[in-house]
Amino acid sequence: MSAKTTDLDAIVVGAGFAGLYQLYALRERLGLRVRLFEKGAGVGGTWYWNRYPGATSDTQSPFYRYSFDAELLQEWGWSRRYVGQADVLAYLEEVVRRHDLGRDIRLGTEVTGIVLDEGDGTWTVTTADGASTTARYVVTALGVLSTTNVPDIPGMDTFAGRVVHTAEWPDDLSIEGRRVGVIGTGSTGTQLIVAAARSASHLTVFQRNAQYCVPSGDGPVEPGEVEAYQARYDEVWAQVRGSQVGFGFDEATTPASAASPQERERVFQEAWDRGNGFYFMFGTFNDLATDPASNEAAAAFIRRKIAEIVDDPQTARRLTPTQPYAKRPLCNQGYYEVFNQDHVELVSLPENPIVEIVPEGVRTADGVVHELDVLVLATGFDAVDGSYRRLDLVGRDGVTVDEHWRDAPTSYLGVATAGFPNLFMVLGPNGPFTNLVPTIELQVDFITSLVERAEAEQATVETSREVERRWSATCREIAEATVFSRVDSWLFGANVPGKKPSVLFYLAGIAAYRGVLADVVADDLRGFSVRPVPAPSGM
Ligand code: FAD
Ligand code: NA7
Repeated sequence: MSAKTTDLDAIVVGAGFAGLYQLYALRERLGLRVRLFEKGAGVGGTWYWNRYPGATSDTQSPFYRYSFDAELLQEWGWSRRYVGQADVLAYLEEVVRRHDLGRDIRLGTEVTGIVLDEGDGTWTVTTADGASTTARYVVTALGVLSTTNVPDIPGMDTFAGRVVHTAEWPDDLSIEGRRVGVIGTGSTGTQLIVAAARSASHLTVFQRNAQYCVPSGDGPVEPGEVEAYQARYDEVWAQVRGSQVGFGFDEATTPASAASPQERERVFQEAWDRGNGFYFMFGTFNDLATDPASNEAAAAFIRRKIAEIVDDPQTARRLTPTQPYAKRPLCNQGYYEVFNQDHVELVSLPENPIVEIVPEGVRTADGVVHELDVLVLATGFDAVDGSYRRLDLVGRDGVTVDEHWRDAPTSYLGVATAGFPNLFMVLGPNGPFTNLVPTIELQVDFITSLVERAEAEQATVETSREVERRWSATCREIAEATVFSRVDSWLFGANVPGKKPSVLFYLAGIAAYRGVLADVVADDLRGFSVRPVPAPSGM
């Protein structure tokens, strides 16, 4: 605690799953005076912004929610296997309502600067309206996928129709009966494509790299299914936290490398029929993410499915990935089937690149103008560090986070970075890559315990460059042992032109991460220094 009086005890930035729970924890458990700033006009984070048709979770419904509110777990049910955007948003709004979080949230308030006063260890947070607020602690909960990646295509501003990024979908935009173009076939693109094929009059899909996509198994829940989960939620969360990816299924314990071809086929087919991308990758065999030959066996299975499903051999060929199966695993009900419909057209960009956008639509290298009313950019995000680099976030010696992360974005445990005392991140760089809500809860609980310690000792809690370097090296070693590092994707910052690729996640999973946190706590916050807050200058 600083001897200097600050406007608030703590400031939280971002009103998604992470920021809302962090506000709750600091206020209700530590009794601090907290304010949360959110640039959006509503709470919900990802689920406030991503309103494109088909937007849904790929974590199954029982596991895409908080565990901290036992009553809400009993009261808030679900009707389908996956929660849609509107469902998650309504859920988070309910969390805000029942815990009266709204009184400490300032919506429509973008944080532009977070600057350390090294003299007394306090932080000054500046917002786009020009106001400044001081606090002893700042928790940034900016989201890993909250800054959009918008491609720079010549002529974009000449388009006579509407161009929209999926994460900025306007409420008044309907694609019903319209000619729609979609650039991008990641998780977002494939969801949008399946939904748009149902309502657009014509759909043109511009695909750069083909993707592996398995069925999701979405559909209405069986009678009694929700109640069955609610009756054993303690057990459910224990399983999630004791697993690798935290998606609520039992992860495989045997390798594909030890299975016969017939056995692999049987297991892959069962997973295909059951649905879910993470299940296909982590529930079938335990070596698809680490053994290239096993990964290829799974990839070959999906490639055979594409050939079976897609009628036109040219289209099937274009939809068939050639890279390893090593991006965030996608799932979607009926994705490849969409391309059998007459009003859906696939443009393979490596064969026929986009040349420019013209008023009528998109012109490709073959000279064809693909006429469109709406062009959707499903081109993803400047993930993880993107939102940090846009801030004037200044720590010790006037060093900005952008400078500190010049070589690569780094952290200790995904929650702290050297030179930024009493500033903590939820889902900062090199945090776990899992079903994210359980990881968010773990990190928020851990950060809250750091703040509690700082309060008790009137101290600052800070990590060092050396500790940060070692954690990054650990994350790198783990990543290099996986097939994920062999393919360019947002997991490695390799999706944004000009961004330097690096390891952005801790890929050892949620159980291992919990173990590390427990060791750090047991060893008197190993890796953090807890020092008395400097006295304010002039005292
Ligand atoms: P966010 O929800 O991204 O919230 C961050 C908030 O910070 C945003 O509201 C943003 O406006 C605000 N913010 C950022 N910068 C500033 C600033 N400078 N000033 C003020 N406010 C700021 N994860 C899963 O585990 N399972 C899924 O099924 C899943 N599905 C997804 C589907 C989509 C379409 C997308 C985009 C992501 C999905 N994710 C999924 C990831 C998802 O982002 C996380 O699960 C979770 O919602 C992240 O919560 P968060 O609070 O950390 O971040
Ligand atoms: P992703 O997974 O980064 O996918 C973006 C897609 O957009 C992907 O197919 C990219 O092709 C494509 N892309 C990006 N830039 C371009 C340009 N310039 N031209 C053509 N195509 C382009 O983002 P998502 O939003 O789908 O998913 C992110 C996460 O959000 C997801 O994992 C879920 O957690 C939710 P590429 O494959 O790079 O060739």
